[in-house]
Amino acid sequence: MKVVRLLAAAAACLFAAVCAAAALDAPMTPGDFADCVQSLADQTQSSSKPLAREDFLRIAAGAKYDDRVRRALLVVKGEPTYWWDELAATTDDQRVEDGRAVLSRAAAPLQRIEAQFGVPKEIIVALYGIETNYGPAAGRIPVLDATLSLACLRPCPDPNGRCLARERAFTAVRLLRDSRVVPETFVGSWAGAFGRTQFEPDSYEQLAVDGDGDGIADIVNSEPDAWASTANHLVRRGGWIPDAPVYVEVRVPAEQQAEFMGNGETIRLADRMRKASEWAAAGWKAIGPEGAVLPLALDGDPELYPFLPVGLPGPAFLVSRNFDTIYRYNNSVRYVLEVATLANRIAGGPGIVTPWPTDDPGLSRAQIRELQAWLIAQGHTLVVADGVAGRNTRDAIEEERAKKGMPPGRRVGQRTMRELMS
Ligand SMILES: [Ca+2]
Repeated sequence: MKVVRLLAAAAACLFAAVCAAAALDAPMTPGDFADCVQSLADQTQSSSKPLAREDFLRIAAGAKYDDRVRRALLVVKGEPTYWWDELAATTDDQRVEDGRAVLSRAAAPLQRIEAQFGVPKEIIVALYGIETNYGPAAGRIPVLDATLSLACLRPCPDPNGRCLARERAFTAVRLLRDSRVVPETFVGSWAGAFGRTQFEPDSYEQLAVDGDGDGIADIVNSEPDAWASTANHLVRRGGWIPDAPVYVEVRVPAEQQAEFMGNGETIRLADRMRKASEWAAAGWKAIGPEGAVLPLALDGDPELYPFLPVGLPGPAFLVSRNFDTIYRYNNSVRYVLEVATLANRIAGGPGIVTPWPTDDPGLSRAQIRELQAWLIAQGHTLVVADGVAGRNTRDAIEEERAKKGMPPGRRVGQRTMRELMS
C-alpha cells in the first residue's frame, strides 16, 4: 500500500488546471502551509466521519510541512522502470532467506493468523518483505506531517467533493484525536502509509485488528498485529479465496500465441475468467521448475484469467481473484507479481521460470550495493551503497556509461554492470 495509488492521482493532477496552484517546483512556505491548514479546517464537515473544526486545528497545530513529500511527487514524473529490474531486487535471494527466517522465528503466530483468516503465511510474510523489508524500512516521516503536506500540495478540485488526499489527512487527525495511535511512532512513508505492512490511515481506521491478544491494534510495534491486520485487509476488502494460488506460470498454446504478442505492454484480461480445467482443455499448460511443461490442474479448479506483464515473448500467467485482492492492497500489478513471486520462492517454489525478454537482466540488491561501492570509488560522493538504484545512483551510472563510450543510459543490468566496471 505504498505510493502507487497516490502516484496515479498525482500523475492525473499534473494535467489538471486546478492543480496549477500547487506548483511543485519550490518548497511550500510556512505561511502558505499555515493558510492551507486553516482552509482545511473549514472543510472538516466534508469528512466521511465526524471531525470538529477545533479538534482538527488543535491537532494540526503540531504539524510541520515536510518537503520530502513534494520531492517524492516530483520523482513521479521520473524515468521508465523495468519489470526485470524491480523483480530482481524485490525477490532476490536475500529477501527469500530473510522471509524464511521470519517464518521460522514466528511460526506460531503466523500459523494462528493463517488458520484464522485463510491467507497463507507465505503471502503475509512476502507482503511484509516487499512493503518494509520485514520491518526496518517503515519510513520516518510523521504521518500527520505527510498527510497534511500532501493535502496542501495537491488541493482538492472541489472543496465540498470527495477527495482522497484531504480525507487521509482528516483520518490521521482522527486517529490522533482518539488516541488510536501513539504520536511518537505514528511515522511512515511520504504518502502517509505507516506500520510494518504500511497501512494508510483510512485502511488502519477500517481494517486494523489485534493479532497478539492485548486488545490494541499496534501495527508499528507488534508484528502479529501488522500481520493479522494485513490478512484482515485481504479477506475483508478483497475477498481472499483460501487455497487458490495467486498465479500459475503457463505456456500459451502455440496457435493462440499471436493474440498475446506484446510490444512490451502489459496484457491483463480480467474479463476472460475461466476455470483452470477449461484453460487446460484449451491447451494451456503449467510451467514447472526448470521450464518443465506440466498439465494445468489445480485443487478446487479455481477461475483464472491471463496476465502477461510484457506480452510474449516473456513470462505468461493465469491469475486468480487473489491477484486482484492483493491489487486492492496496493494498486500496482507489478507489486502483486512481486508479492506472489516472493511468497512462491519463500515456500520453496522456483519463482518466475520463463526468462524476461532482455539480454541484460536485473540486479539483486547485493549486486546494486557492489555497483554503488564501485561508483563511490569513482568519486560519486552522492551515491550511498544501500542497494536501491535511486536518482543519485542513476546519475552516476549515466556519467560512467558516457566515460566508457557505452550507449547513453541510466541503468545497468547483469551484462552491462560487468562491462561498466571492467
Ligand atoms: Ca496487539
